Amino acid sequence: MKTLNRFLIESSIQMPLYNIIQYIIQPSKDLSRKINIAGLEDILGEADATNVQGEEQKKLDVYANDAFVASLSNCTHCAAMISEETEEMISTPFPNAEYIVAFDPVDGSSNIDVNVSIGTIFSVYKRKSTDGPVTLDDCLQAGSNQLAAGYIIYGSSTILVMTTGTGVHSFTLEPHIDKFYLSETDIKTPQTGKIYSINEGNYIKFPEGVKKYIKYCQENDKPSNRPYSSRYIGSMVADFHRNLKKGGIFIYPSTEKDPSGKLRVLYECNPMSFLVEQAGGKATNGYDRILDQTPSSLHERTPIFMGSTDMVNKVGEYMQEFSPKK
Ligand code: P6P
Repeated sequence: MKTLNRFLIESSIQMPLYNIIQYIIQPSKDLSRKINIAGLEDILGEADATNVQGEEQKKLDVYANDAFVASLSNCTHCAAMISEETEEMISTPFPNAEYIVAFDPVDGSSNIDVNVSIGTIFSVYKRKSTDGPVTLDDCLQAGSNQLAAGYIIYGSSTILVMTTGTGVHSFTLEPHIDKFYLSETDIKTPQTGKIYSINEGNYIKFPEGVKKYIKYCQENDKPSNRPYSSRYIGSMVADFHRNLKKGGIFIYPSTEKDPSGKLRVLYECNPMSFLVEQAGGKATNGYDRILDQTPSSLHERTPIFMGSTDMVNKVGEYMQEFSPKK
């Protein structure tokens, strides 16, 4: 079995990136242990606080955020961080460092109370400025500038899925040895699939193009394997991981209530879009490639349609026809 570190060294990853990944992986191992004994440790339930999104923070959100911030604050290559749980950019003690890390410490944390898989999502950029303190402009980059992205899914096993731009690879945590071992190289998502993932509870608030696509998924048409199966567990990393392996589409569209959708660009949509493209899939906002969009704020949201290319293209046709871009 090949360790993550051996794999990274053999793939001639740049040393700063190798180093940053270590400072992300380390807290994830501890988090995995905590999650696996969640009922025995005081990390279930609410933290009696809300985050910058106005969302009820779970104890696990706070614990995980503190752990990743503390770890990356010791990484001499990391100049700044952007976290879902923190309003402002977090500067490290290394203002002249070259890299920026955006992360969602625990995506889908509300699922921890009911033992559904959750995940940490991360994304790494090189700053644009070459000296002085990191600026907001350094953080607001198009997703196509990412140097690395990945997630750790805390499920029946703890799996790191990541890319540094040369394919998507997965590593499984062996908890007794506390090391990640290579479990799959060059993961490719099927060109098409039979799973659609969307919160149909919001159906009446969806754009017409999304409504039409959902009906398309539900039609009887054997040659195209329809009706598809609806699979949505409300934990994006878990929904994404299943669809990545089996084929399918994950959609979190705009709604009347949230015209920009719910998921955030920098630490949710960009890393997942980088991964899905590296696996041969596609990610759009219904019209344009996610990775071409440059966010104008740290916690900007975007509608997202990501997964098997043929399925993303199909829903794009419906969006073009029934919900044309304004
Ligand atoms: P809804 C979890 O809160 C999350 O950010 C994603 O993990 C998940 O896909 C989505 O929100 C679920 O949102 O509105 O369907 O409950």
